[in-house]
Amino acid sequence: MPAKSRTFSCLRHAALALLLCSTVLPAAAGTDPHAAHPPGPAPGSNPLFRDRFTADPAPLVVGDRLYLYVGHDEARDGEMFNMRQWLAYSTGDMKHWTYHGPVMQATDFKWAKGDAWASQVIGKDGRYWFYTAVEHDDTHPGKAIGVAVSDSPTGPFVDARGSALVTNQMTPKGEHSWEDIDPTVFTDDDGSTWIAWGNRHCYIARLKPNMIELDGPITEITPPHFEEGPWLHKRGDTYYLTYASLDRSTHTDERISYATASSIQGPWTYRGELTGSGKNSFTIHPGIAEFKGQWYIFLHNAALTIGDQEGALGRRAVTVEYLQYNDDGTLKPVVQTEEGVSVPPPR
Ligand code: FUB
Repeated sequence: MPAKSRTFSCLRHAALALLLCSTVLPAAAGTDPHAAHPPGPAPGSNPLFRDRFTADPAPLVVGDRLYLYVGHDEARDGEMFNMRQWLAYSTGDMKHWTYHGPVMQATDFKWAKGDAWASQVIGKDGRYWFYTAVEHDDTHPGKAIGVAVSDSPTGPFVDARGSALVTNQMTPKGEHSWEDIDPTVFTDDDGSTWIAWGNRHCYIARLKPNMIELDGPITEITPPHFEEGPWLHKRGDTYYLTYASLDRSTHTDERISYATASSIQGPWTYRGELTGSGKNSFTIHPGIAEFKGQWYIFLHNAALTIGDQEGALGRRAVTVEYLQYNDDGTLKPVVQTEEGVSVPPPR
């Protein structure tokens, strides 16, 4: 066959093969022949984000979108944590998420050495206030809490005061250098905003209306088995303090426990465990929000593998579950699932 005809014949065969592939393959795969793509995890199932490791989820509802701030876990083998930046995502339906990229680097706080640990963003007076833990430089050794601000929930956030809001030296009770971490912020019905934080000891203080200074003393509200990761929220007349707990006599990994109160200043009543440990994870961290009439609790585990990187202490994955209340205001136990919110809430 002349070269020209051979080429033509090859092209015809290739075109035929392509045609067969495009019409036959979906059915041959034994799945929905009308599906445009092979089935993947249902939207809303856990973990929420599968292309990078994420931890310490902090939700914020703005209008008809829920924004989620997370720490970016980048630990390689042999590293405990490697967290340099915070990322933001948002959703309108809890199933499909938009990635907004990094909103801030830990070293954007000029007084910080690094460590983009847990954070929370709160809206007030048309601006967005980002409270977070970082490692302070040698002038105030240990972890510290900074505050940054932006006109948009997707940032970028910039240091709002040029120095730490809370340093390790301001809470001398703690036995270690990472006592001042994991800030949670909450605005009460009277307009006052409160910040709680801590590791082993849980502290609370009121913020001045300028959002960048403490207004009054730091007091301690440590509930039983408190380890870290406090989260404040209110429903009806009840205040909730949900946190990562560690009962060192019985557990090797953190779980989630909570306490309730009829005032932000307590006293707090311990209500026991809300959920167990995150799969494969020593840490777990709650973030709670009501969105479009439904309550959610965000958590993290270490069950995600990306390439050759398995989940680990410093390679975690954010999850979400429905949060439901009993008639008396206590919380129903949360079961951590792979389905997450891809299925309707349990009845
Ligand atoms: O992500 C670093 C630290 O691990 C957080 O500050 C804690 O809550 C724990 O999740």
